[in-house]
Amino acid sequence: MASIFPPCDERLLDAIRNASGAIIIAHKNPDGDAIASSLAARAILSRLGKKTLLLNDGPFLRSDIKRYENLFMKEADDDFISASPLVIVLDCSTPDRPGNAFDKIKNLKRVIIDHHSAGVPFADEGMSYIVPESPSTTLCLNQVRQALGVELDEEIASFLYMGFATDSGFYHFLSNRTAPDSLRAAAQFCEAGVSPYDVYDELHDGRKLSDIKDMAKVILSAKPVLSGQLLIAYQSIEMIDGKLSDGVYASLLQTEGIKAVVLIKDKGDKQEIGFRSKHKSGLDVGAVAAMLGGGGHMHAAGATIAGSTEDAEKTVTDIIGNILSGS
Ligand SMILES: [Mn+2]
Repeated sequence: MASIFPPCDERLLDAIRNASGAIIIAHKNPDGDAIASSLAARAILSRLGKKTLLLNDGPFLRSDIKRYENLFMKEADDDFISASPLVIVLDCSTPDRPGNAFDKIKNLKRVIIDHHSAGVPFADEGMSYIVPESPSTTLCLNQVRQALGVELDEEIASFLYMGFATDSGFYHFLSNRTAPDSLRAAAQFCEAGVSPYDVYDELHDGRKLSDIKDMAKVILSAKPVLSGQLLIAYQSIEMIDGKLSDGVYASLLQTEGIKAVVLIKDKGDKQEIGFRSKHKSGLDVGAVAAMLGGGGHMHAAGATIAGSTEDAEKTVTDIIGNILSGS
């Protein structure tokens, strides 16, 4: 079977090789892959002798990434910008995804490394490495690392593994198409010193009991619509937005007869909507999210829309209802 990873464009590799330094940025509201790919990129660039600056808009809410918050700045300082560094944009499918931290560095030369399917390319020709079939941005970055001839050491491997493990739901989102290349890379990360058992515990332990109880509240709110094909769950405005959703989705997606789960987080005058569809449902929630101005992947996506929870519920139910009824 052909690799899911095409070769990297030499123009992108040259841009990294020739960079005076680099500003590394991933999407706002970062997840494990956004932060891990940033940290792996920093380590790879430092092996090439490049100075780097890590930017992220935050907030660092999830317990698995909170410990890295102090390594990231919200804005690049002018001294660093004046040396015309290369900007490395990770895990972002559209130019608005990096958030405010991107404003000051928009005019610098940039490369994009990403794995989202729906999106707007926002780098010059030959300056992107976007592999929608890749389970994580860190696995795309691993290809760039290899092409640059940077050796896999334990630090680099541990961040590359972290993004892969979190974005693949600890392997369970892998198909027979995406698994072989991914697990071969994971095997190399383990040979470099990564222990999957330890990483799993590090990423999951230490949650507050109140967060676990909030997760239960969100699960209790789940309501079936569209003859039980869709479950909608609600996160109320006062709930701390920690890393609740992964557990909620994992539980609710096991419900008999459902094709997708929608989680509506009340943010007052706007609603953050998360989508997950079952692998076998054939339902492309990335396309649904894109219709609402968001984005993501075929089976995991998100969008933010103005209005009340009720408005969001109706909009989402109508769109998915139309898709499921084939109209
Ligand atoms: Mn990702």
